[in-house]
Amino acid sequence: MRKKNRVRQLMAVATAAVATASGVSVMVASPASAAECEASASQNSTGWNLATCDIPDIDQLRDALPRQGVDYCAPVAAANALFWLDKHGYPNLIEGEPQGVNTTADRHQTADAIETIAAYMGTNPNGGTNVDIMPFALETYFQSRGYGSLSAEYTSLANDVQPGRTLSNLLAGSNGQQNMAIAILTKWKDGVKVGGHVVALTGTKGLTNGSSNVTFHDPESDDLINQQSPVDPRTHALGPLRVNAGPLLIGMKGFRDTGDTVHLQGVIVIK
Ligand SMILES: [Ca+2]
Ligand SMILES: [Ca+2]
Repeated sequence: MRKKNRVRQLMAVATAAVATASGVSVMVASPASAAECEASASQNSTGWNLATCDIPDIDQLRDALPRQGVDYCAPVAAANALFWLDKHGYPNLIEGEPQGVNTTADRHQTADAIETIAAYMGTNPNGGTNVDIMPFALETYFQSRGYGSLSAEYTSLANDVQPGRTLSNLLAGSNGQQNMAIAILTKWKDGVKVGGHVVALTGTKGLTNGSSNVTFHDPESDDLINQQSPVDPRTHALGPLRVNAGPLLIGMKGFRDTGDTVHLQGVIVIK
């Protein structure tokens, strides 16, 4: 069974390599499985490999959120990071069981936790979340839970020529554990920004003089509103910089409706 899965993954990777071959020397986007996640915290002058495996991957589309959570990517991405911190030194940060439980009560408890974060962020069920207020909103939330020492800080990658290395420096924690971070993505079509999205970063890997990639949990990867889907990490190589928009996420499609390209605008690091 496991061997078959591995073969399927290798086939998927090979297909992706063909689909994305464009003369750009990069790692291709490859579907990884939670079972194969290996925690890592290595970083040196030649490269880096930062990966945290036990971050949840909460679905934003759920029955217990307003408009079934269609505009709740930001509080859900943050909730993933907060649940991890809750299990690693901040036990009063958030309530509920995000992953692997599918009873109505569990789903609704998780939705309640998401709605609390959304209230701090001013999330509009019809319009999403203003990225600019998210760091302050998160810090206010942390204080409300008794953790005034936790911080949330935005770093722009919009014009960063080495975004992978910047990410590795941001994610590398001081205690041998990776810092939590949520990533702000933008979608572009015909030269115009047409949408935004927020995901929970779980790692980054790259070489100082070569390619780099990011791995994240996408809140919008499943549309079954009555069940929590399994952890489903997505890895995308960082491609060419789009000025004022950040590096291209190679192979990532527009979310919800179609778009041309998706770019990594910046990250909010929580530590
Ligand atoms: Ca997901
Ligand atoms: Ca679901």
